[in-house]
Amino acid sequence: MLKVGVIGTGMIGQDHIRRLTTMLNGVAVTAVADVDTAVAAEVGARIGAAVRATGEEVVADPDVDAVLVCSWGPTHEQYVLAAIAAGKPVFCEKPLATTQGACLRILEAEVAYGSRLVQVGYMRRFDVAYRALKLALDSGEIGLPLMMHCAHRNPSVPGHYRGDMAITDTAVHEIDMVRWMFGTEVGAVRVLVPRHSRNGGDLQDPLLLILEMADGVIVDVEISVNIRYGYDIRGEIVAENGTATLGGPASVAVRRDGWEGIPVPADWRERFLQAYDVELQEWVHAISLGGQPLGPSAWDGYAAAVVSDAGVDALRTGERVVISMAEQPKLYQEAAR
Ligand code: NAD
Ligand code: ISE
Repeated sequence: MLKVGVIGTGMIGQDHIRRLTTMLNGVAVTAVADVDTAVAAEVGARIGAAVRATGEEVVADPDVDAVLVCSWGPTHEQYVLAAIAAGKPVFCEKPLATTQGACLRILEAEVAYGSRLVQVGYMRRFDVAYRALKLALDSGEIGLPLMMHCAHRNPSVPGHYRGDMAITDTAVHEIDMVRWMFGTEVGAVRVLVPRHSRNGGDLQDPLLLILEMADGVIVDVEISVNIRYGYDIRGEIVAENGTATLGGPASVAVRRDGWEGIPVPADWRERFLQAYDVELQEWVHAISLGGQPLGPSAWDGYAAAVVSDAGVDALRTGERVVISMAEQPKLYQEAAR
């Protein structure tokens, strides 16, 4: 039984705790912490886990074999570094950290440790529809990929959500996904700013992100975070001999009264429910078998941070920003998945 400590018991922390305690095999949640001590106490009491005063205490707890970091992005670095220092595997929700510098410090610490301890929560790689899309592409049946059209639509976002987060918090999923999908890095980025949606208040919404992959594939990503009607994730690859389109999550279409409809998920929890289950179950298996995590690595977290920083620059300046990355350490040279 893998004993996991969870730092951050907000929305995704509680959602992951629910799957770890009610869905997945071979795992128990033994300790939790949150700066909101009331919420940590409530969650700890509900699942019978110890409530620790700080994230560092969760990491140090002898009854914790591995750590799940689900606190706000700017706090990820300190907890991931603490877990590496303790030699404990750590699953960190995206983003790995909110600055490139912080990601580099994590890479350095993991390289000094000598083997992989870190996995980052880019769950799309575990989603059945994205995996099918990648299989279709990799089979060669549609030929050489040329372009990809993506949309990332949220019905609304929380009050603390600020302008840059459309790129650093939302489109960062597509940034990771296209690196995995096409097996190559992003070479340059541009951001176009369409007419402003009145649903967005003072937020610049929507945005159109253009990613130029190193092999010439061009990806456009529509980011709409106040689109009201639901959570809608789209992707279509255009290749030389055909296209491959991401299937929706709905397994039912209803026709009635001269109308046909499919349900649209309310939010990311519903759309990626099974992807999160698979992501964490595979992580638990890999760690329990004494192995290293197989999912998105600290290098993937770093690469996504570099591209999203460039996206923020492109948004501010209106310019095309060329990506420049550090040399990839040997530890990460074998593809993650
Ligand atoms: P949230 O605000 O609901 O929860 C975050 C929790 O962290 C809060 O309870 C807060 O009190 C706690 N916290 C903040 N600072 C802390 C600290 N220093 N130590 C301990 N706890 C601290 O936010 P959320 O939506 O659950 O997001 C949390 C993280 O998960 C973010 O990094 C976010 O980007 C990521 N996330 C990922 C996905 C995904 O699809 N993979 C979806 C949602 C959120
Ligand atoms: C949130 O943090 C997520 O990661 C969701 O997957 C994404 O759709 C949303 O836009 C982010 O705010």
